[in-house]
Amino acid sequence: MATTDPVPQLTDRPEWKALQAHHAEIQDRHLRALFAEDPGRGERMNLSAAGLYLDYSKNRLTDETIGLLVQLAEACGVTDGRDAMFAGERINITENRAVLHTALRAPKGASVMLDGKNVVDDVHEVLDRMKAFAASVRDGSWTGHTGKRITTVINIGIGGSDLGPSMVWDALSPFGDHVVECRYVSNVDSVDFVEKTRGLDPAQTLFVIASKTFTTLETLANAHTARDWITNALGDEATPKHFVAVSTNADEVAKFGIDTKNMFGFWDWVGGRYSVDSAVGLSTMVGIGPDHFDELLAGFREMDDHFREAPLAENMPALLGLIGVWYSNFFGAETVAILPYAQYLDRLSAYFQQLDMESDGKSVRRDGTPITDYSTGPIVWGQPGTNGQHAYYQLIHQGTRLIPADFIGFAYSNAPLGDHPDLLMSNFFAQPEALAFGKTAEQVAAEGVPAEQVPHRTFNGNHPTNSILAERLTPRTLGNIIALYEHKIFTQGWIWDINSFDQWGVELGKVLAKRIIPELEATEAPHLAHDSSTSTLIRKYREMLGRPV
Ligand code: G6Q
Repeated sequence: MATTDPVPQLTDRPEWKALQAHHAEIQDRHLRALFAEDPGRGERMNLSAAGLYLDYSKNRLTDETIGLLVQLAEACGVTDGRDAMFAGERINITENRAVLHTALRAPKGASVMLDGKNVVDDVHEVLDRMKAFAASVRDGSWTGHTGKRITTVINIGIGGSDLGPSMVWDALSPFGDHVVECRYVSNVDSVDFVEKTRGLDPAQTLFVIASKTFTTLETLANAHTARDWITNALGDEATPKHFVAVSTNADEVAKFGIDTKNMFGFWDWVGGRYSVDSAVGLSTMVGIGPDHFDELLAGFREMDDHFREAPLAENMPALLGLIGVWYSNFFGAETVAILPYAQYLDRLSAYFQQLDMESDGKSVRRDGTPITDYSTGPIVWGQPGTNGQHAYYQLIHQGTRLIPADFIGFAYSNAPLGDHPDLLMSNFFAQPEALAFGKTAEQVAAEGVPAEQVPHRTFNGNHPTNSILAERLTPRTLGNIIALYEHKIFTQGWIWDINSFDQWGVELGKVLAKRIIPELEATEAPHLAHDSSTSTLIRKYREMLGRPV
């Protein structure tokens, strides 16, 4: 009988061990030294792909590091994994699903076969319906129940059914000429609904209920509240003109009272956090217009093509992923900061937080065995620069932790005023420079700083960054950026041998609260059988509300 060699564990691979040995040699080298020894690295260690320019020279690595990381990626089969994903193989093994968000941006006429069916045809059938609907809301031919045109679209969804469209709307709202405004309600805290509907006329408000499953507690609670808000103002017959749905669950949509001809579908092979370019983006499409949504899809597609075709060493998402592995697994970095120098990208870090942490926050391998000897997905966080510079950058510059950071900036502003754009971008260039090179004690002392203050004012430097620069924040470059990170996250997940496409941690949250709701609402003192902490907290809550305990 033929025998096959067992697949080695990640940390047993010779490529991993080579990186460990290399890390021991290089870990104490300062970026100042790396630049001194190799003054041209800034001209060499960069890449252009789609509309993005990446400078990765301010990382604690050399050409040799990149070579070794690429060997690791090859040994782990990253390119085979990538091809399997694009081809529609069921790489989401725990849910037995294909992972085909890339098919959502495939051009009309392309072919991606799944179970004997070309899914691209389905994608474009929905896209065409979305476009017709979006156009009709924008041109006023779709009116509310009283015949008034719609001026505000409110998307009700949460997690993957909220973070993507709300981020894209914030990023691209100027492209829609403010014909229709979008708002996003996600939190079951009624404050969210109350504040987002404040000042709105129900007759001119349309709700998009976005929920893949159409069973999510927060979304359904908000959807019911929205229906009351509309029907109290306009009557029961108003619902059809003020509600549409985005879902995979036609039965539940119909039960809610939305005509399924006003439902825009997607498929189980689209993960929630990968769904912004599916019908989940409907609100955004209404807001920015179908042509701009098409441009967004084209931007995704450009990065998909690059990811599929470029050799690993020149492959922007793969390289970002490998650099992330270098810091997480060899330097022990726990986090990565995403720092967009663009106010319109206010929500980008929150979006990537979900994309990355839900995808790669796993602790078992694809075969189900626990991961005990390496870390997986990092903690992702950040806010737009320059605000962070006056807040948490202190810790990045002078704290004890290693925090790799991605800077994202644009040459042209979408709302330029005077010299604001150059002021903003001067910081985009200055911060990575300061983080890399710091300020030595000698430099500080030479400025006449008293000796006892010198240590406090010294900047060690050697903090690694990537700088991503694009000409302008457009639908296309935003598509480039989102797909860049999707594929970065894929690369890392594949190397870590995890399933980046399930989210059982989220599913748990969906059931836990449901048990407690009746205990909060009970008119008689409920029997509480939780641990003593949870039971006491629930009693305290009931006490505060004057309910029997
Ligand atoms: C994303 C997750 C999760 C999901 C929400 C909303 O990948 O699965 O964030 O998007 O829990 O789920 P529904 O769209 O089903 O309401």
